[in-house]
Amino acid sequence: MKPKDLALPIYSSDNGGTTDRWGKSYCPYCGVGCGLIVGLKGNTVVKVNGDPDHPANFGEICAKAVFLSRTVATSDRLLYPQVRPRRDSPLVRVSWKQALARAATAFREIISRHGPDAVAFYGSGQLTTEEYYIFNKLAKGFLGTNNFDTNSRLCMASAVAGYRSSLGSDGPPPSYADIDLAECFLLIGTNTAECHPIIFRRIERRKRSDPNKVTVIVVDPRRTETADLADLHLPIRPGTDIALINAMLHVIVKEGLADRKFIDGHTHGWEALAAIVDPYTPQYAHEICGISPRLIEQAARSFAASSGSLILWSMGINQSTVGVRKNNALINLALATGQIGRPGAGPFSLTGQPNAMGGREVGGLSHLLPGYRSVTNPQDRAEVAALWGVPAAHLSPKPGYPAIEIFEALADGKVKAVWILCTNPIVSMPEPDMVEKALRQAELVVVQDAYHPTDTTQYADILLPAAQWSEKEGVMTNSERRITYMPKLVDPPGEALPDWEIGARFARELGLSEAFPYRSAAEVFEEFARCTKGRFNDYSGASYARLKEGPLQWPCPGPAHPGTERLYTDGKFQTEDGRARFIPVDHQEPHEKPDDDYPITLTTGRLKNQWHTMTKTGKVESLLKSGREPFVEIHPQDAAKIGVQDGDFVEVTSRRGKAIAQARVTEEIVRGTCFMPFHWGRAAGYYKAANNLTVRARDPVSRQPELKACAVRLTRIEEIVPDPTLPVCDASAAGPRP
Ligand SMILES: Nc1nc2c(c(=O)[nH]1)N[C@H]1C(S)=C(S)[C@@H](COP(=O)(O)OP(=O)(O)OC[C@H]3O[C@@H](n4cnc5c(=O)[nH]c(N)nc54)[C@H](O)[C@@H]3O)O[C@H]1N2
Ligand SMILES: Nc1nc2c(c(=O)[nH]1)N[C@H]1C(S)=C(S)[C@@H](COP(=O)(O)OP(=O)(O)OC[C@H]3O[C@@H](n4cnc5c(=O)[nH]c(N)nc54)[C@H](O)[C@@H]3O)O[C@H]1N2
Ligand code: SF4
Ligand SMILES: [Mo]
Repeated sequence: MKPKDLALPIYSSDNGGTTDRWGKSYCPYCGVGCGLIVGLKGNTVVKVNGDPDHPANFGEICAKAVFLSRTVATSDRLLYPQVRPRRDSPLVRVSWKQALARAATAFREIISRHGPDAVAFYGSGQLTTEEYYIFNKLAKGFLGTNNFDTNSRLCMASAVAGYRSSLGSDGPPPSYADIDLAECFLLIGTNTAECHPIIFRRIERRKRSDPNKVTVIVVDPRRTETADLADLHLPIRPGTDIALINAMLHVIVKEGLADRKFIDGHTHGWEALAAIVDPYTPQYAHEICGISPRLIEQAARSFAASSGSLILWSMGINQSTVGVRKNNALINLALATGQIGRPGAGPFSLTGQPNAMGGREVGGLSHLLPGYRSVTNPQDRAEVAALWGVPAAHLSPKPGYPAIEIFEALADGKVKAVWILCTNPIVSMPEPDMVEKALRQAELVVVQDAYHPTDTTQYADILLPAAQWSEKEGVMTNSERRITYMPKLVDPPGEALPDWEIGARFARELGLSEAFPYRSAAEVFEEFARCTKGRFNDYSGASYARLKEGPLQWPCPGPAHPGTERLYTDGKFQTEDGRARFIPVDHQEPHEKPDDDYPITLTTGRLKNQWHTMTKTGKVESLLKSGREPFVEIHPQDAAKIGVQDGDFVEVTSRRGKAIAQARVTEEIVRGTCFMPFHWGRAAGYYKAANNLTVRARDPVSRQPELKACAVRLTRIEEIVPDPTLPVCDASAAGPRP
């Protein structure tokens, strides 16, 4: 359907003007990956509607996307490259040539003095696939360092490692179409209603279509909007999911509910799994996770008996010191019951950012290479080196620093220069003191963002203006492996450039013109698609020409191939012998256990109408209306102990710092746990930042931090006294300081 033929839109964000044309696009917020139809007038985005033809959303969108038009042409857009002549001097405007020449000189000099591992890039799941590809190729293929990591490390790294160890490869097996076919939903560690709203509406519709047959199980320490749909809400103590899942498996074994035919035909390791879950009686698990044995039994029976059971999960699983094991445990559950590779079933990790999936495909983590390859595998390195036209020895076999380690290495002086693109780590990383120290300590900080100031752009020695959503061309992959093409609809403001072009120009400035000749995103895409030929995530049948006709799900191995809805339908997995592996895992407590000094567990997360560090949604009045300030959810019994009533201000203290927020005293959170949203950074008000409190402890395999559990103390405060010793900053994306 042509956009102009659309009937009156259901969701519309009228910016006051009429439109003179419409263009298709892709939502730059969450990993649902909704298709958009954008109304334009001259060089301005004036309306955003859902694309009725896009299979991720069939025309629906959520409020964040509705108000996208208000986030594009804002007064704080970064318009020109700027540099600081010295650390202590203000930023001054320079040409692109000058800015990139300065960056190139500094990079060359640091690499010649300290070796290639003294430089690092820190990117984002909000980059297009082409943008990731350029920076990844530059670092890993030409600078000789694997220090290219992204915020996906805080987000999807545990899922990547979980899929890979259990199934032989990354890649979520099911599709959104499976939602319409499922009979049982296990939503665990996901607040789908607020964070993946369009998927949630589809689940709601499925539930309503057959309320007696379809069961929804929600596992979350909070009774979220998602939990409101649940037949069974299991209010789990944070960090104890493995005990619950193992107990479900225990019930499945004891009651003969396992799918022995599937297990015998397609898996390894069942005996070891059955042995490890043996002690996890529902009563034993109850003592660990707090869920009643009866509920655990009910959940296990519903899951095992349904014709299609879909497991959906997100950060409540991944952001943990046992994040990979939690992923393995969930996949064990799917394998034990044969709930994989068939309609309405499968272990479905919901991706956070719009193109975190593309990042995984491109190798956008410091241990990966394009096409689901690994830096530690000699054959993978040789293949990628051949594609890039460099000797295999140019590719380092040593994994680069993962996200937090990049900043730790900067703080320790091991890494000297960092290039941050499309992410705001001072707000989003645990322990911002360490991140700030890292950026102060660095010899060179390059930041590439769409806005200024942000918490992070203030630290830039070289600040580069990026074109953002609607202003550049590229592709992104959503949670269900669907690749969508986004055209450029308007010109970027000032001298802002697409991120891929900044990377390519920088590479040419370093003398790498032959390897980085790209004049368009299409050329970058073609090269990347070639890198995936014959791989599991085969893109080789996709092209800009084809994607302009509509999105495609990989694997798509040829120009006539229709794309693939569901993986593993033949029961063959990506391991050497084609069998999936049961990985026996045990419960382990979170890194920081509550004690007398810090008796409450803090968990953190998101709000429906805000996106991460608020550089976009924090500017939209309509979205701020539902919540302008951070708050802390506390159980009434915990509140009573410290004399706190609903609406009081509370100081939340951890071993690392403090935050101040208004108390929401509610039974909707499990006792002993409190919750804070993490959207507010220090520039919005020093003590609004939940990450002042969180911990850097990481999963030993995925290196993903435990952002969902740390120990805190709550105290009631009478009044907020401004602290004159705190640095004053002028970034006020989300309102005044307290
Ligand atoms: N509105 C909005 N939507 C977003 C985003 C946003 O910023 N705003 N960000 C996007 C991104 S990048 C991501 S990664 C996703 C994240 O999407 P979600 O993972 O759904 O969001 P969170 O709020 O981080 O955490 C989900 C839930 O985990 C629960 N939880 C905490 N600890 C545990 C635990 O130990 N076990 C279990 N079972 N549950 C636990 C929390 O109470 C919370 O309700 O959202 C995406 N969508
Ligand atoms: N406590 C706690 N902390 C968390 C989490 C949690 O649950 N709890 N979740 C973690 C997770 S899952 C994630 S994904 C991270 C997200 O954390 P961040 O990635 O830091 O958050 P964003 O606000 O999305 O940052 C994107 C930045 O890119 C800029 N930008 C927007 N568009 C463009 C563009 O096209 N080009 C460029 N160059 N810049 C652009 C924005 O202005 C913004 O500064 O937070 C993590 N931090
Ligand atoms: S559900 Fe996610 S992708 Fe869809 S419109 Fe909302 S934020 Fe965008
Ligand atoms: Mo994320």
